[in-house]
Amino acid sequence: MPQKPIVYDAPTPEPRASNVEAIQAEILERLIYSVGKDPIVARPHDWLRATILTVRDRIMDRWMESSRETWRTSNKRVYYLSLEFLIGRLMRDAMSNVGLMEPVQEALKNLNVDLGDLLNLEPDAALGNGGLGRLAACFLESMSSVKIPAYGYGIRYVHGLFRQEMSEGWQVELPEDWLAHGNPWEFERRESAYEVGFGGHVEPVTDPDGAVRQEWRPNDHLLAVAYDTPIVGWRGSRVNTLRLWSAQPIDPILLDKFNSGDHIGALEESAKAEAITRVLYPADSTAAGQELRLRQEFFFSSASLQDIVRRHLQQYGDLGSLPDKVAIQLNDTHPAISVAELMRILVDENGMKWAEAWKVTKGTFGYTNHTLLPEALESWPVALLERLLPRHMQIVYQINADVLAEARKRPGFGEQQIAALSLIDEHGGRRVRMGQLAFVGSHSVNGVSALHTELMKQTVFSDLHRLYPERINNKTNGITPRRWLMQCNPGLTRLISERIGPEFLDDIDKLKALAAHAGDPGFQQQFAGVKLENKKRLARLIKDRMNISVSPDALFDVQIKRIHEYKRQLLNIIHAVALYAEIRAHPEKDWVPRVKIFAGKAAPSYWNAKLIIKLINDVARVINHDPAVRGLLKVVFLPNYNVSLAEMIVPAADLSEQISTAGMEASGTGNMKFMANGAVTIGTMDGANVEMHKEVGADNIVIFGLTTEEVEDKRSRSEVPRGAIDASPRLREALESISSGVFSPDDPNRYRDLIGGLYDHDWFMVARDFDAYAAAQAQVDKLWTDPARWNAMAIRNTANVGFFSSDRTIRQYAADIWNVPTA
Ligand code: T68
Repeated sequence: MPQKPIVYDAPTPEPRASNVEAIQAEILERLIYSVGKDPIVARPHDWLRATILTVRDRIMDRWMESSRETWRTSNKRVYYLSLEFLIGRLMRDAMSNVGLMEPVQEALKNLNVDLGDLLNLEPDAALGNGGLGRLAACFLESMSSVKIPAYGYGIRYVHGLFRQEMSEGWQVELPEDWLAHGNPWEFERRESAYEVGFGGHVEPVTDPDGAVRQEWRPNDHLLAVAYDTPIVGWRGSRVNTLRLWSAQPIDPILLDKFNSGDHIGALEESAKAEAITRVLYPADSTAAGQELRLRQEFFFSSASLQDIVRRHLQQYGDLGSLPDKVAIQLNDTHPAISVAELMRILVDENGMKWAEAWKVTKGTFGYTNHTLLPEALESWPVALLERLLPRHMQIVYQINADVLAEARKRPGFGEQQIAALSLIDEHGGRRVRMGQLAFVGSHSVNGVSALHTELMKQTVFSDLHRLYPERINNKTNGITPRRWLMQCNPGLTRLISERIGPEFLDDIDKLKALAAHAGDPGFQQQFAGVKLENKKRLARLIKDRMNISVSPDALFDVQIKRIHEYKRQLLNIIHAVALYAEIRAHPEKDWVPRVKIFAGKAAPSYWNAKLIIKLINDVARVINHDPAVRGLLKVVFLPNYNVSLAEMIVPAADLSEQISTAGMEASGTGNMKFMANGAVTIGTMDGANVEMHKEVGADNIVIFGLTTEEVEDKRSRSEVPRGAIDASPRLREALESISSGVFSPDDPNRYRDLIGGLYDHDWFMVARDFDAYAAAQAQVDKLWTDPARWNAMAIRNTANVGFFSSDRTIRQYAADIWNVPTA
């Protein structure tokens, strides 16, 4: 029976008035009574806080109504577990989604405050590394927009992703401090605190009925305290909750230690607990592998599951119905320990039989894989798990025994296949493979693009796929068109509304109607006019931050994303070097003016990625200062890439660089943001580029390079790249100039090994794709010199972006995995 019935008939909160006068009065009231500042001396941050509180008030009624509705209707809830949420700034998103932009702007103007200034002051919440974290943020917004009762669960890191500065062209990492001025969006929920244990031992306990169960007796305990942030959907349709956990000690201070004079020791426990949620691990595409990371993973998994189970029991009273009322999506393997933790809660704490618990667990979880890179596949040493989570280790062994027994009964599973699907990797030190654990513990395992999903079946999960052929499915990624079109590009949004009407705001597929205007010279000019304004704005930013002048009439060629060898920023910068040589050799030719814009962070311990940043800056310095180039080519590396910077750059791009080695980028989502904003893509047949090519049509995208199969073939034959380099004088010359120190006279050998790698093995096919890339870039130049053709392509990109809305993605998750209805 439900433990405590919820009363639904209490009066719902009255919505606050949203006219200019009411908002203006409330901002002032908030400033005085909540921020405690006299308007005469209030500083920008005070106004920001007062404004956010005023906006937040206008979401509260919908937030409470959303939650009440779920209790009232007994609808199924979706929980998105993710160690990362790259949400960026929230104020414009929230205001725009509830239609408050104009009244708030007006109210602030009357108070002599500029809304734009306040928007830029809001810290960019960077609780994530890259695509995986940003996807989680887009999904939260879409789940609210399509009216799914959903919660995001994650960690409230005190320090998000590091701030990137440049020191003589090298990346320097500085701590990020998004909470420095407090966080007016969040509500601390001291009442929603759970104990999370670590270490200790397992004890068999005999119940009064004679049954024996295992009981975990941890020896370390800490508290997980919830912080809630409202996530409002388009037109305020629904407000869901992002619940982030903060680790706190159970005893804030050990008084007996303090009283005996050990003042530091008295705080040790507290520091140890708080360390768990202090910083975000800054590596993407590699597994962190450290004990603190495993502690983070278990900490937030355990707190989230306790919260989910508590809520479910309160409403439904039994756990057998969990899969009918709860869907939990695991964002990569980072929360995969949840599979063992839910089993422990069901079996050890609630006395459920193992077989039933396993059914309930599988029925509840879904797992999303985001990478096939071997170095990113998480596994933990058995010894570490035994020490930190002894009961979970036993549970993993039991699950493994069951799965292997099942496989052994099937034809075609010899010892080799059994070893491949085992949860325990026996090669060189025993380790638990989290991908395998997530796979067997879920009823659905999905990839993030069609190509990636196929490769999952053929590679990492081939044996598990044979054992459970129904389980793997595809859910191609998407982006929220609110943030990535309407908010970041109001000029384009207005233009589209004027031309095809505002219906696309509510149904993004309506953008298709734009295609009919792609050839209209008048519309082309307007479209290009909006782009030009966005480019001027970016040019100003580049001038302000970098003191580099770029012409808004040049082709803005943009590659912004994490720096990684597989993403091939190196290919792009080598192309810049080759282009530079050609411009110098043939100054008389009719060169298309280009600005190559880069931005992105490198994992602090990823040497080659940091060296590539240095190379981009070295090349930029030489090219930008060479009068022989006459400004025809500029190279810019914008430091500290984050969501807010992306919102400035994306609307200003002409060309979107999506040039990963085929088979290595699971999906990409930046590609979709550029497409929405009318950039043309130059890309390989990788990740979601393949589907973009299909949606936009071959004539409106520039595809080049080796295919996945060709890459695989060259790698398997250990073919040396020498041939490709010998056959391409342009490439050879560019490589020689880099490795001989033309761009690094202060340290001529700086790039010798980096470039040497291309001669040696060229794992990422930079040399072997170079000529195809350069030819594709020449084709881009040709298209650019025909503005009618270019603009038509750009318009068709925007027109066909509908498929890449995260609303579509979320509807597919809802229908195929979660079994919940959507609006
Ligand atoms: C990205 N993965 C994929 N990982 O690279 C990208 N990894 O193709 C895809 O579009 C995106 O996920 C969304 O599906 C990541 O961003 C990480 O950030 C990460 C973080 C920690 C550990 C490993």
